[in-house]
Amino acid sequence: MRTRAAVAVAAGQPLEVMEVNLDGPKAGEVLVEVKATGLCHTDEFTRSGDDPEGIFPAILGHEGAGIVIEVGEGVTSLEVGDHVIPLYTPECRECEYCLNPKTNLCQKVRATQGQGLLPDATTRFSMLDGTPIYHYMGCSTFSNHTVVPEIALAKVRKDAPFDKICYIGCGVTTGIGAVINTAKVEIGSRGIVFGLGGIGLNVIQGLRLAGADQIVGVDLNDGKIEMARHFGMTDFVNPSKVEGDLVAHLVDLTGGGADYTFDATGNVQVMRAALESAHKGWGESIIIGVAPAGAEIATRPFQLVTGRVWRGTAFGGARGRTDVPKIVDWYMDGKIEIDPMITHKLTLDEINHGFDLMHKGESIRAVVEF
Ligand code: NAD
Ligand code: AHE
Ligand code: ZN
Ligand code: ZN
Repeated sequence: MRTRAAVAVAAGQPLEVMEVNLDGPKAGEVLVEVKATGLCHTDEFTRSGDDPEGIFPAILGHEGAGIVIEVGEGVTSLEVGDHVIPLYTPECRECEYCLNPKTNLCQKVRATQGQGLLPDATTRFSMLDGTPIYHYMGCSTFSNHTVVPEIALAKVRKDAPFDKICYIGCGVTTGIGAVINTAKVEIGSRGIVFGLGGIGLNVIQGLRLAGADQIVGVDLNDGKIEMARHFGMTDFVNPSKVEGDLVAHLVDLTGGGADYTFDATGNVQVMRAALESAHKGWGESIIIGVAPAGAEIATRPFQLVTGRVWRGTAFGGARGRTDVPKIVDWYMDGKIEIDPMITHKLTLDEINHGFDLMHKGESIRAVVEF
């Protein structure tokens, strides 16, 4: 079939919206009509050329929601008409990782996914002249139609709006999951969140859900204050306005350091500040942000010797086929909020404007509706 997609033709170039060829689903695969997709900073990270796994031409996008149009041979858990959210962290329920309760990082298709291919090591997308186009994070939601492995699709209820629940495909789950699954924050905790964008605001929302007493937000952009307060931030710090050392200021503000800190910027200097503003003896710092190729984190080992813990999280530690339908229910039941964070709605032709808004710090989530 033919479909319309925004193609990342080369690193650092704007996406090009074009008609592309899409082959049908093979065994264990599913054809999905994408109804809506969010723009996450990770898409921009790969588009820009910062991603060591970046491969071009590719169809980016990993925060989508849509409808099953066709199932390949052997697919048993989904049928035509089902509503689904593609998962860049699949859940096969049988690999060594899925069987270990300590991780959500299913490895069943990770090798081919990282090469921009489906599990049989081929791509379903091509340009009209036959040039192959790579998949991205196993999702490629910047296309009106996409083919995804069955194990990388969460089946969700049919009354949930696509233009909101697409965000559960990454940002909402990552932020809330970092608090609940990875940090396992206790009632009464103090938390610091670095970066109040599409991920950090969901960390804030997660901290409030977990019953944190103090929720400090840190961002260079004062324009994020109002939204962060709406989601539960109790204190705001703009590092550019702090006189003296940022870490000392945060340690003082949190009465000796926070129980939990979160980096949602992808900046390795910020990651260091996040670790060092965690409480001596027990503070845990969770890295969510994705750093550019070549970037490395550093701190004095003494920071860890004296009891701070440095951890990371992918997709908020969520097991997508199990957890994502529950998070959709939380949204539909009013336990969590999504709507105010969808600040811009775009057409596919306007997708590059969405990245401009992200760069200018004007959007939280821009969502493309097909
Ligand atoms: P975003 O652009 O919406 O938000 C980033 C925020 O960080 C902005 O508000 C910006 O002003 C702020 N910021 C930038 N530099 C800062 C600094 N030095 N100090 C304080 N604040 C600063 O991006 P996003 O979509 O929220 O993504 C955030 C990060 O999380 C990205 O690195 C993204 O790739 C990563 N991410 C990781 C996962 C995961 O599973 N680990 C999932 C999604 C996104
Ligand atoms: N390809 C990059 C790393 C990118 C990365 O860390 N991706 C996160 C999800 S970000 C979603 O917005 C992730 O899940 N990583 C686990 C994995 O297996 O990819 C690099 O540095 O090579
Ligand atoms: Zn993402
Ligand atoms: Zn698995």
